[in-house]
Amino acid sequence: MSTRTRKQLGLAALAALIVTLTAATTQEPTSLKEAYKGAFVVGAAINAAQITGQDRRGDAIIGEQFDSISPENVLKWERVHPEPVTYAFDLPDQYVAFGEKHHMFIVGHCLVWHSQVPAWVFRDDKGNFVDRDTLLKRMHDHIQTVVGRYKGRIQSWDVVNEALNEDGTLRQSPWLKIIGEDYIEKAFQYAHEADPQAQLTYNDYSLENEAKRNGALALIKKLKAEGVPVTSVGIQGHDGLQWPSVENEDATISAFAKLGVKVVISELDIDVLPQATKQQTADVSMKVGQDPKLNPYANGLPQSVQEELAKRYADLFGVYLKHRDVVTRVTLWGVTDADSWRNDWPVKGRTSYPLLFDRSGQPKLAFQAVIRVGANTKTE
Ligand code: 9MR
Repeated sequence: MSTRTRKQLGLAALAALIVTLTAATTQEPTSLKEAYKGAFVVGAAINAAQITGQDRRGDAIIGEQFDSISPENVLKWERVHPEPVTYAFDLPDQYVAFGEKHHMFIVGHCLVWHSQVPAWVFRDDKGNFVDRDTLLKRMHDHIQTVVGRYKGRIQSWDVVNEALNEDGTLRQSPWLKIIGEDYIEKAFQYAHEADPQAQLTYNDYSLENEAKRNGALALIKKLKAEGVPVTSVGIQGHDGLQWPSVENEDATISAFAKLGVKVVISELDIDVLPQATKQQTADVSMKVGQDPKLNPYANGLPQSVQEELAKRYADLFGVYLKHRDVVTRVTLWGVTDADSWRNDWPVKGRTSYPLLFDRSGQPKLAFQAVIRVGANTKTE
């Protein structure tokens, strides 16, 4: 082969390579993590079947689509620390190993909450409330043991979960009643001691409602002023088709950002079913009786509602992207519609459609819409 032919072949190969690369870079991303790369990580809350590999279809979606995971239940106090001297680390260990295998940003959820805490935590042998020092010690030991075990491996902890009432005052939980208001700062201090590098979040729902938002803003402001190591606010994002408005979400993120904390959308799902509660809430204790009117899509979601959901998801992701300088993570609360807690709350046994993948694991219109919002921003 002459030198000239060799050169021509070399140039042709180079041209082919350029064409391939150009095609690859102009193609729409196929995963959420790719679509939002450089903006924020996109996570999913995962359940025991996914952690242990029993849900293979779910695991394939998680591995392909997400670059962060949250434990839907396995790190809650009653699961990980059911008895005073018994810790159950088997599932949490597998959870962390799952995230590491996929090189994910791993979240811990949650340390101090009023729900899913065993009764013994607050009581003595006679069944009476323990005193402040005893409860502080129990809280300290729990946080030290759980956060310490995953030091440097779980990158972010939901330290205090849902401490506020809807009117912005502090919830009268046993934590507050026994320890007093400073239980919140103590929890953050203990978590920081156990892993000084971990991001530490105050996490709550309905923060878009004015009274609750003001309560949360006042709380974060006070914690920051006292030097408490709170790094982010988790806006859970158990949303509906109408609530919160795009303007409201925008204003809520801005208000927290002004306080110098990062914002995470920590538990996103969008309900299309008729609202069964008067108030916009995600209070797990809420229960409403079954009524066919509250379950209108038991046999499938009409196309028009799929489209409405897709637009709604796109609008909200547009807001998150606008705030990409402070929003560090957006986590969906589940993988497919079949996994969602929304099927059983506040009414048991409804057929709900709040996520981006349908019951058979197929991407929904909402998925495409979310991908497009991320991809368009990249090419702007
Ligand atoms: O999705 C979780 C569901 O499986 C549990 O039964 C429920 C009860 O504690 O908790 C759900 O997750 C909640 C989260 O931990 C905190 N914010 C509200 C979430 C939805 O209820």
